[in-house]
Amino acid sequence: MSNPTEEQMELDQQVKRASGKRTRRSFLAAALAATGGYELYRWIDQSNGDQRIPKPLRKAINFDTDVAKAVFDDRGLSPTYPRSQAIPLRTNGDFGLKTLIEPENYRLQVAGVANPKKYAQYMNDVTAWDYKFAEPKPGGPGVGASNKEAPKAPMPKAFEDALAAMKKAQGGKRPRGQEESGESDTGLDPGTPGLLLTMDDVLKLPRHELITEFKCIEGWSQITQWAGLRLKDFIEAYPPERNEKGELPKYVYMETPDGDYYCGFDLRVCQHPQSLLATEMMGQPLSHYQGAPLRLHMPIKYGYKQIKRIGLIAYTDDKPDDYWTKLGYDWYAGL
Ligand SMILES: Nc1nc2c(c(=O)[nH]1)N[C@H]1C(S)=C(S)[C@@H](COP(=O)(O)O)O[C@H]1N2
Ligand SMILES: [Mo]
Repeated sequence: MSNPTEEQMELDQQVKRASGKRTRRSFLAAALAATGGYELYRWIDQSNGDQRIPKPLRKAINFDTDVAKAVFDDRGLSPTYPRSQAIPLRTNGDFGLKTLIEPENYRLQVAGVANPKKYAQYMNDVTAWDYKFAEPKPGGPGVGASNKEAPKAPMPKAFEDALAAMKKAQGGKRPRGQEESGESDTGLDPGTPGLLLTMDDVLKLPRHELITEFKCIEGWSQITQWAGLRLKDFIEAYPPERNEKGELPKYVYMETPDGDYYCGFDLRVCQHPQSLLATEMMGQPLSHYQGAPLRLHMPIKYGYKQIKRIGLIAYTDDKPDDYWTKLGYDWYAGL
């Protein structure tokens, strides 16, 4: 591992100071929670088996989110743990993982980068990359998905019909957004220029390890050891383009290569020192269902934001779509 730069050390110091503040503020949060918001949240969380949140309640959640955001500030550090407490994370959720991609056909699309043409990996249309999606083979990965715990709902007939029509219209090309939430509203338009990075490119960035707790909104959590690279370092290596006013884009958007799962984040959350583009778990390369070759681990957010098998990282000023937000979950999902 390379030595941290001075800038990185200063950032870490800042985060540590902010964490102290956060702990003190947590008492305030507890007090607020005691007034009822937390009870309501637990009730919503536990009441409906299929995890759908009725619309009127989403309003209440959004209110709680504002409170949480004001109180918990994104800059706090999640606690870290000794290796002896870490266990392999169970796999949960296989959206965007139902096809296979040979390692040599994998690329990371990057859009919204400043001066993209200066990079050797520049492409005038990153969406044209052909991942050569393969159907899973019997007995191999992609069969018998281990997503027993994942929230799911039966696919409505109308959705199945629409999917069939879409497949036909696209003349054989795999349609994007084949799960219940459908296609993202903020995916790239065909013809979007950017970079197509290989895993070799990605792995040139400094290796970083993290032993942190992973929390799923369904009520389980696990301490796991991760390794990969800081998303912050990635953003520094491939910085976003600024607007005419010189401002950075507000958001980062990520998708699986098939567009079936997608997540959006505030840019500053991606610059958090514990936001990790993970390539390994518990000292092993990620398996298919763990999100190989590249997934997100973001201990300051719930599990559903921690997208597995990232195919696109895009900087944008449009608030990005999010798979579970479409089904009623909170976009912010902060812890
Ligand atoms: N591509 C993809 N990423 C995903 C999901 C998914 O279904 N597909 N599920 C999310 C949810 S809800 C959780 S809790 C975590 C689970 O990560 P794990 O399978 O490594 O436990 O992945 C998140 N990232
Ligand atoms: Mo989850």
